[in-house]
Amino acid sequence: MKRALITGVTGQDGSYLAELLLEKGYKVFGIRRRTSTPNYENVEHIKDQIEWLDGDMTDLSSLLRAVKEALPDEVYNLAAQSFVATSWPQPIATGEITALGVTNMLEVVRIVKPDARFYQASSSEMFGKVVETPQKETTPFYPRSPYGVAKAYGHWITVNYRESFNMFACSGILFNHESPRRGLEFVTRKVTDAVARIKLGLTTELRLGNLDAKRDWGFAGDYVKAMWLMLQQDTPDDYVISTGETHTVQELVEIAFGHVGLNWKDYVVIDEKFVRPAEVDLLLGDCSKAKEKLGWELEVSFEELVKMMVDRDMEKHRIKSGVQNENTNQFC
Ligand code: NDP
Ligand code: GDR
Repeated sequence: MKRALITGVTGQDGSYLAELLLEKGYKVFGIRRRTSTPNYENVEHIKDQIEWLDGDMTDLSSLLRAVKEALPDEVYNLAAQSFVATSWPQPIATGEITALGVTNMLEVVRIVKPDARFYQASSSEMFGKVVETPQKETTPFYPRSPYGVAKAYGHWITVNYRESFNMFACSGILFNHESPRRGLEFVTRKVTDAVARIKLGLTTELRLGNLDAKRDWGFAGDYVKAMWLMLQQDTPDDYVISTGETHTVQELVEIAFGHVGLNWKDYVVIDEKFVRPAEVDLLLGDCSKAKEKLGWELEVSFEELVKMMVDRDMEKHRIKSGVQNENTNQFC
């Protein structure tokens, strides 16, 4: 039985990855940090199948204990302060968790289990300002947020440990990926959750920032398969994972409202509060290397993804608010 250790297992990607690895027969260890109110929402259905270890990315001693206990064949480093907007008001915490946290984990793996295969959750945010489109593995980085800068550090330290210590360390440069398990602060989920509440009469408006930003949005369930594939190759390498399509935030909004028969213009209000100090205007990834070398394929399209998220949020709010479903088919 292969042993995998996942940091960030309670997050969106961690939960899909844990499911995938459990299905493949892995023994899955998950690192959780102490919170005043534990949140297992994403992993409730598999909570009992995960071996829980306590740890924090900023505390090397806790990671040391966790890796010694798990003795993993594969380590998936997904933990991060992952919300770009928060990285301006919390640049140091973001650096400590999202940048130096990677070194903490790499050091522990190097010392305790140097033959373990290591996956680092790198991000298209590292590309930042448009230098080249579509963006690929060789496109230079120009990050535009403290988060992007921290991820660029995490990326290069992973490459450096591979080259310095001959570790099997891979970096997946993943473009935005979403799901019904996405945090409510990210724009896709913020939109789909609001659309559901508006449709059910629970709220009347949705406040957003820049509607012109373009993102390459895919489905998280498809993307975790690429993480696993990277660690099954003969040699470690870095890969861009994306859909190869880009859409504006406005297109996302149009599809989400349109899916429940509403016109977004009647509900969306632009609020400067959600406009960022520096924006990433356009992300569009070229994932031909991953397709060719990993045999990785997308299964869910952008439109299917948005509709799936709206449907789930409708279902959730209907149950929570006790609103009856008068026309089930409309949302299925
Ligand atoms: P989430 O924000 O959903 O999950 C982040 C996870 O990290 C949570 O489990 C969180 O735990 C954990 N975490 C945060 N801080 C610490 C800490 N100090 N110590 C230990 N654990 C911590 O992110 P996603 O699942 O969306 O993303 C996974 C990874 O992939 C992240 O590194 C993200 O930056 C990166 N990424 C994501 C992309 C996306 O579009 N989703 C695209 C490219 C990269 P808790 O539950 O306690 O908060
Ligand atoms: P992003 O995701 O910053 O790309 O990072 P997010 O969904 O937060 O923003 C996407 C774009 O939408 C614009 N936007 C808004 N965003 C939010 N959150 N709220 C708003 O009200 C709003 N209005 C407009 C933003 O300006 C931005 O252009 C995500 C995270 O998952 C990172 O961890 C990951 O590394 C990258 O994707 C790839």
